[in-house]
Formats: sequence, structure tokens, C-alpha cells
Amino acid sequence: MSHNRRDFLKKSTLIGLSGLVSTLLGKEKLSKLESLTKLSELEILFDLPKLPYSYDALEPYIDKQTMLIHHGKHHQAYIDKLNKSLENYNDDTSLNLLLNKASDLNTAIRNNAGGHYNHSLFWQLLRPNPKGEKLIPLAKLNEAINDQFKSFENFKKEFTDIALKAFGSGWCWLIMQEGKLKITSTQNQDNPLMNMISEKGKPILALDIWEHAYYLKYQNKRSDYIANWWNIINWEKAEELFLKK
Ligand code: MN3
Repeated sequence: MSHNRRDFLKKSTLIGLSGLVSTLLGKEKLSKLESLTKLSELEILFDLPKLPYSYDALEPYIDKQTMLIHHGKHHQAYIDKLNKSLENYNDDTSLNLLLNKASDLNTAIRNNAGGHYNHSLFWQLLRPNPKGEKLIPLAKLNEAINDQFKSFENFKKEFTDIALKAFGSGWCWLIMQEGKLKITSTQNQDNPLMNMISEKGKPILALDIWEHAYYLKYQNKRSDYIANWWNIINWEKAEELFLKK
């Protein structure tokens, strides 16, 4: 091999290497930039989550029309307003962080972040029950409910009482608070994750008691709506939330 040829090979290897490095760096920078862009889009723009069942799947307990409007119009409206209310918000917009400092936020962010969180959870905690089977809590949660409320029937009664007594629009919850189960209610779209709520805790069950959740089928009869809700609780999801650290 001639001297020149060897020299040429060395040079081209070096050029090749530096080209490779700059290509790699460039690609890395590009993908970092892409992931940052994606991340900020996700943080700023919330999307309507798809229902884990069809709109008519909860019949006859919750009718198709109610589900179409509740999910497609009401939940969508909370998301649209949340996105709009965050347009000039320059801090971290992850949902949990927003709920955690809800008292510092303006009413639009607080209500719509709550509305989005609450409904997203509510859909997941429902399941079809076409055969009308009697649904009861699963292993660990069942044990805890029996321990604390004496029996499932007694728990149902206490939960129903609180959901019926809650004045106006709001939510009824089963939460974990300092290692204990507790039934609570919140007004409007507030929830037990918000910093200013006196009864804070980890949600395990969520029941929407706004009239828009039941008015089409049940009119003003909230008690009938609640009685039927027990037929479509997704206890697998409740168990998962109960066991989650
Ligand atoms: Mn609702």
C-alpha cells in the first residue's frame, strides 16, 4: 500500500468518524427536541379519554343517551375549557400537580381540572353488567369494607346516605385516608386530591351526583340512580386503586 493511499484511508476514517459523531449528536439533539415538544403538547393539551365500553353497554342502569351526552359533551367541555384556561399558564400542567395546588389556581383551572380528573376516573370505575349479576368488592377491599363498615350492606347504606344528603352538584367518594376507608362528598368538581379539601385521600370509588349524570333517565330521582349504580361498579378497578401505593 502506498503512503498516499494509507494517508487517504486515515483521513477518510477520521472524517467518517466525525461525520458519524455529528450525525449521532444531531439525531440525539433532534430526538430530544422532539420528545420535549411532545411532552409539552401532552402537558398542555388534554384529550377526551375513550370509554372502556360502548355508550349503550351500561344499559339498563345508565342509558345510552345519558352516556353520549355525559362523556361526549360534558366531559369534553371540561377538557376544552381546561385547555383554554391553561393557555397562559406557565407552570407545570400535569393533572395531579394542578389538583395538588388547586386553591392557588383560578376557578376555571380548578373546576375544569377537577372535572377532567373526576370523569376520567368515573368511567373507569363503571363496567357493563348485562346479566344483572350481584357485584361485590373483591378480596382486599371487601375485607377492609367489612372491617370498617361491619358489612357490605351497611357500607352501601352509609355511602347512599351521604350521596343523597350532598346538597347540589358534586361527587361522592370512598377514599383511603391515613390507612382508613372513609366516605366523603365534595361540591362542584372538587375532589379528595385537592389541597384545600378538608377530607383529603386516595379515591377508590367515585360517584357523579350532578343531575347531568342521571336526569334524562331518572329525572330528579337521585336515589334510584344511586341504587342502580351499585349494579355497574367496576370492583376490579376499585381493588387496583385500593392496593396502589
Ligand atoms: Mn358529570
